Amino acid sequence: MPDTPFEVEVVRRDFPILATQVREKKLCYLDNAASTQKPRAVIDRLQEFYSRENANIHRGVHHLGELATDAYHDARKTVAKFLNAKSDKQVIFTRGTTESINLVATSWGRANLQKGDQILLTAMEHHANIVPWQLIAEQTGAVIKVIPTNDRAELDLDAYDQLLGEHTRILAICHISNSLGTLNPIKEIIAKAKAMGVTTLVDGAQGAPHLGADVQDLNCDFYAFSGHKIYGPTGIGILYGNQEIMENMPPYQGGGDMIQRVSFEKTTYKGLPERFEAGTPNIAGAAGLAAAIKYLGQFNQADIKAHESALLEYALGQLEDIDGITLYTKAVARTGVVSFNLEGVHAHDIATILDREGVAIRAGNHCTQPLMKTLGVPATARTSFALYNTKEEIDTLAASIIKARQLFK
Ligand code: 7TS
Repeated sequence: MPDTPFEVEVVRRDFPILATQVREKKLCYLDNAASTQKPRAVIDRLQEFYSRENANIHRGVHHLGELATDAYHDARKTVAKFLNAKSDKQVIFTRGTTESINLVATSWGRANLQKGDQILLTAMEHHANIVPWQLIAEQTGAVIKVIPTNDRAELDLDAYDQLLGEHTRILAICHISNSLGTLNPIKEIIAKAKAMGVTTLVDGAQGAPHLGADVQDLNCDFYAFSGHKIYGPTGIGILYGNQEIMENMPPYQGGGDMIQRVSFEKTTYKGLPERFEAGTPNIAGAAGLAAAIKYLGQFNQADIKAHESALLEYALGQLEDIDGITLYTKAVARTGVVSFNLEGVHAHDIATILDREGVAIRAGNHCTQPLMKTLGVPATARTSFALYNTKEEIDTLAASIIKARQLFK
């Protein structure tokens, strides 16, 4: 049960990197949508695994092989519990959100898509939830349709109703926009798709860190997220899937651990989850991700949400009065991200000037080029929050933006 009170100054002490300096300035890390920092619990778990438990899984009859296998299996159970999955068989370890979506697009797509079928995406998707679908559309003759956004960068739900039709086979949608912070009403959106017999995938890369994910409550068929955006290691991610659907999907990659029997005449495959985990997995990464989930689990999720939401509203309030600023985070339901531009200053120059102040933000298209096109800009500057950020850091951010503006005046 979560029983640690959420106090941001105490939480910050759990993250060693936050105490470091950048160019002799206190680090102010506001690039969390790209990757979060790691608590000591995760760093220690990786060290412990490599110091005491490291070996390959499943193959060894020796002691270390057993410890590593246990660590890997336990990690899967921890993730299943975090997602409220019915069974840990439904949890596949991948390299991250990108690989999880590629797995579904390739394997599910090959088995289920035909010429004329429609794949429904939204205008705010990350390239990782666009390109895999384009690849499978090219191979199968399926067609991509896109739910547009309104002028607050919220999904146009009337357009969604129009687009959802008898040819729609899959809806793939982000929970939270990584570029703007728009929070999509995915439960309602999924319910409509399911009523039409449409398979659903949620890109939870930004959703899982800020909101958690209850896959039974969402009632989605697939849910993807990345370890490194939820305080865990890089190189590990999750694909949750509907068991019946996944049992009918062909393997994605072939190799060790996913086979039952191999001969040159015919190879048979294991069931879930091994069927989708060819080759030696990221065992330490899985253990590290489980440590991150346990770390988060010690707090009441509602406290973290309230803290992050207060940070976002504070940031919007501090930034909106800055001379020459345009804010793109306008959705009524929003979390985690503030995107902006400054008149007369390129987004990359803003990020470079802020870096001199120790403030880490991101500038660019954030792997959402189609969304940037609808906003009519090539790039934005983006600040994104995590549970360890503070109002003081936002004050530093605002002061640094004002400095950037003055430099270019
Ligand atoms: N989907 C969303 C919504 C994302 O924000 C990202 C990464 C991905 C998919 C891909 O995740 P990966 O872990 O497989 O790379 N987003 C970002 C970002 O906003 N800045 O850097 C990476």
